[in-house]
Amino acid sequence: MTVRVGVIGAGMIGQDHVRRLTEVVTGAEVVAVTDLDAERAAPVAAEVGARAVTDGADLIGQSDVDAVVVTSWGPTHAEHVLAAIAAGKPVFCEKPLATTEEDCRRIVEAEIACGRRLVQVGFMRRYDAGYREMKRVLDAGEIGTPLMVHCAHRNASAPESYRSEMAAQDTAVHEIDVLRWLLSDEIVSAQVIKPRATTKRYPHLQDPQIMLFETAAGVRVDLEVFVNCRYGYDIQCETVGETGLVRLPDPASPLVRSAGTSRVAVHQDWRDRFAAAFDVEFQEWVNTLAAGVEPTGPSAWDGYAATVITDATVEALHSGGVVGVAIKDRPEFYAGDVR
Ligand code: NAD
Ligand code: ISE
Repeated sequence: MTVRVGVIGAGMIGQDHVRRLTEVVTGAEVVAVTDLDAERAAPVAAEVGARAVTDGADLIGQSDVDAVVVTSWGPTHAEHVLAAIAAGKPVFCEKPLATTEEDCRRIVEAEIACGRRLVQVGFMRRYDAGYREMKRVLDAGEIGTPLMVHCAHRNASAPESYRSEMAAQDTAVHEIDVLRWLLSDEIVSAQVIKPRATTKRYPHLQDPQIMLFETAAGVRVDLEVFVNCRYGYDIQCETVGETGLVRLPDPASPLVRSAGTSRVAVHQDWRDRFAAAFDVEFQEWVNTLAAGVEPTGPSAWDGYAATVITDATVEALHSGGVVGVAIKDRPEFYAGDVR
């Protein structure tokens, strides 16, 4: 069975996912595309033989759209995800699930009321081979009980529209999700330290930031978010346990010796660093839909938890203190989540 997909939002990642669903993933076909900017949607749709439609509601209502991909701006996600649930259609939503806790809870409640899992959130790191191997090592107890995690999330540069709060909401949200998953644990507090700011930033931005998290089991996490590091896109993660440590590998790149130097290139952005993870993420999502089973990836509950934790991190950025994270008890409906 071919899964017929409609894509809402034909910007940077939307275009990448349309290409991925068309050229890489098997068993899927993009049949409809929409964007606030109709002139952007039209060529993206035409390129893959799909049609451009008026808006998200129109796209979700099309009878040949079996499943929906939401890649529009974050504040519009809730509206599209809720409409897809109301139509009984599976929906893959790029992060964040929604930009407010209230909207995340509305989505969770709508999905529970509908009685089956329809929502998957685009936390693609869970599909990265390196992170998956880290999780296997941790789950197998090979380094004993985890005690500390040291992480870094560096982007080469951030645009002028990037605000200090986005370090948590847009950037650290990936670590927030992947750490909950890696450790099978919940984050219970957040704090933000402000080091000396880089001169290579727009003046309104606090960059870098060091975020400190604590989990329910007492694991301490330090995360450096540095979005103007200039040298490339660099993701680091090391978990220290009672009897060993496990470190995220850098993606394979050839070592080049030339002109008296020995060097390995660093990736330049998230698209190439996580390309393989995005491919696996979409293939697994399409496979579940084709098999008629519920998606197994990050759930609406994970999207809700991530937003509550990023909200606490933003509060910590502004207050300078340690802020507790108030996540509700996980409903029985999500008890089977992979954690
Ligand atoms: P973008 O600005 O390049 O594209 C967003 C597109 O959505 C724009 O073309 C805009 O016109 C369109 N749009 C906005 N509201 C819409 C609506 N209501 N209906 C239809 N179209 C609408 O942004 P982007 O970088 O592609 O990011 C899109 C989403 O993907 C964001 O939520 C972002 O956080 C997420 N993202 C995820 C990753 C990742 O690593 N998983 C990376 C980048 C972006
Ligand atoms: C962007 O939205 C992403 O999701 C990238 O993975 C992240 O590295 C970047 O900082 C965000 O702006």
